[in-house]
Amino acid sequence: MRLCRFETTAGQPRIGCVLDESTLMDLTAAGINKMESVLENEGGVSRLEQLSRENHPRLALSNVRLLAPVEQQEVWAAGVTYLRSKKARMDESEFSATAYDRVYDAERPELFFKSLAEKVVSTGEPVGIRRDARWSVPEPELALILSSKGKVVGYTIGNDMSSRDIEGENLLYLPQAKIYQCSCALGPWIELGPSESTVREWKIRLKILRRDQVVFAGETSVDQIKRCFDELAQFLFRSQSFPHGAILLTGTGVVPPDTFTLQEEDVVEIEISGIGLLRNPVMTV
Ligand code: DO4
Ligand code: MG
Repeated sequence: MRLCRFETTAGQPRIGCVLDESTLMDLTAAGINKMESVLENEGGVSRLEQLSRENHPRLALSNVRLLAPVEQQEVWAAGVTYLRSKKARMDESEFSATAYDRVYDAERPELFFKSLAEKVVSTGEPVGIRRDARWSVPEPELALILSSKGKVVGYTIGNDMSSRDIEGENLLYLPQAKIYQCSCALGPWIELGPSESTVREWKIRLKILRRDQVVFAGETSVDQIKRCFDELAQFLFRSQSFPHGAILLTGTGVVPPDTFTLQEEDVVEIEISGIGLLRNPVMTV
């Protein structure tokens, strides 16, 4: 089942259930005004299944604007969870190479704060490249939707936009390389329910377009993530509470060549086979 936030004309965000490629069901009349009421409810998926068989208003997806599927959750990210990411980080910085090498094998994962909910951009909205960065890349990542108890209740697509020259210059610059205006995109919706073993069969594909031409394409499989989802979630919830739940990006396994940097007006497309497509144009911020 697919849960989304959307708006028709400017107004209160609404909650919907995506029924197929072109249709969603508006859940307002069913009394659902927040995704949290579904995500925090053990029977959330069965309730949505039941509602989707009832006669609630249906809308064409093409007539609504999808909003980022996040309400009050903090967005966090894991790093160096794929071998490909470890290699990229070690290549980009002699200064930090040992740290990345160690964290890949360490018991404690790298987890960092990524975004406040209100700063996340949705599919269709621009993602940012910093004007003081020379080397900017998208990071296509599976995002875990975690309930306030730390349980994985769903999945969405995330883009952990990053400034690799700033990150590579000094590890202490990581927050500036990772957290800036429009540096986090999530969407298009939340896929509720599948188990980790099903999700590990999914593919993650990244395509970057420049003036309608593909300038980079790459893919990986979710199964390449070194740590299991519960392990990442449990570390995030250690000595930390998230009353509204949290969203955790699980790291990138697709890295464009070191000669590649994003430019303004490029378009980033991230597809995860079990979820859908997150598509964002690029702007300088
Ligand atoms: O410290 C580097 C962050 C790495 C990262 O964001 C990733 O592996 O996805
Ligand atoms: Mg990342």
